[in-house]
Amino acid sequence: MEKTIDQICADALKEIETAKSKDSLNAVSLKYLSRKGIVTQFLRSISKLPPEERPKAGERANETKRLLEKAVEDAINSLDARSPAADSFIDVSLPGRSALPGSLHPITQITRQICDIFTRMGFDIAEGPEVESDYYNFEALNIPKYHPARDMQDTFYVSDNIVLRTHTSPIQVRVMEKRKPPLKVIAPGKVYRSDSDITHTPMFHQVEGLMVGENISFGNLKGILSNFVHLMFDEKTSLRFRPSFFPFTEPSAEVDILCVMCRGKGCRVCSHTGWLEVLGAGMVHPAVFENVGYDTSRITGFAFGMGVERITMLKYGIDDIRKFFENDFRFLRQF
Ligand code: 2NM
Repeated sequence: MEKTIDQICADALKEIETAKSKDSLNAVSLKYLSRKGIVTQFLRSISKLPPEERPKAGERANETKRLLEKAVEDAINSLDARSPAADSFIDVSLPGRSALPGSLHPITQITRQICDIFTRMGFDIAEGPEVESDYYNFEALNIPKYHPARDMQDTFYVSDNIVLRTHTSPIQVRVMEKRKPPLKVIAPGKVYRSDSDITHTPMFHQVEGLMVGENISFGNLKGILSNFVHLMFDEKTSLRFRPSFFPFTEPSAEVDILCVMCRGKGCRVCSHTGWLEVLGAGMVHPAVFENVGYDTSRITGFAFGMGVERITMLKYGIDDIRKFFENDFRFLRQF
């Protein structure tokens, strides 16, 4: 026997004591206590001793084996107990983590700018439900049954008579039902259309306006809208009214502004026309006034509508509407 069991035990305990990780403790355990380990080999060799020495040696070897097993186990447990404390060490010299201040979405910012301009011209702001009845979204606005705008392909139907509003005009109808003329109201909000490509998203934002009273003329409409365009863009941005058609206005017009990119020279943004279509407008159709109980012999009014995404894209030179809905911080943090 080259080494006594007491020497083996002392060596093993020293190695356990100096082991700094679970891996090195497992290695010590393997070296001494596994099937081919030093202590196990020692136990096997006992059969070669003279018979009278065997019981004592066997007892000592088994004692050592139990002692070493316990020592390895204790060492592993104390490593486990120490490590969470090491993880939670607080380095008070580290600089603090700053929180992002956050900002309003560009669509929210421009919606507010539009509302501010009209508020200064005496308009009230009204809101309404995004889930609307067929009556408020279509019928009251003189959009007949079987009109293409009512098509399943353009409108999100919730049920037979319930839709996601396709414009904010139903807000104006609700206001007219509640209030008597004269009134000046703008209606901002989300609207929904079953459309999705580079220039259309299934949800977008509108601001619509309405002015009703005695002697309200197309001239008043032109005055209000040119004032709006000059405040939203600049004084040099001229307007152009083209005849158009909407079921809820007569006459109706499409309103163009001088291209904000090329100032009328012609460029990609204005399809080389020098003009950009930004608004729809017209004199409210008498059928709409009848539906809300206004006296059409005394009362006239104008209405208009615009897409907030379109205005925002022109103001900031954004070329793809989908950027507003991707929530990419690299885009949003610029505003
Ligand atoms: C537009 C264009 C023209 C409009 C009409 C009404 C209401 F309720 F008074 F009839 N609100 N908004 C209107 C008129 C909206 O958007 C392109």
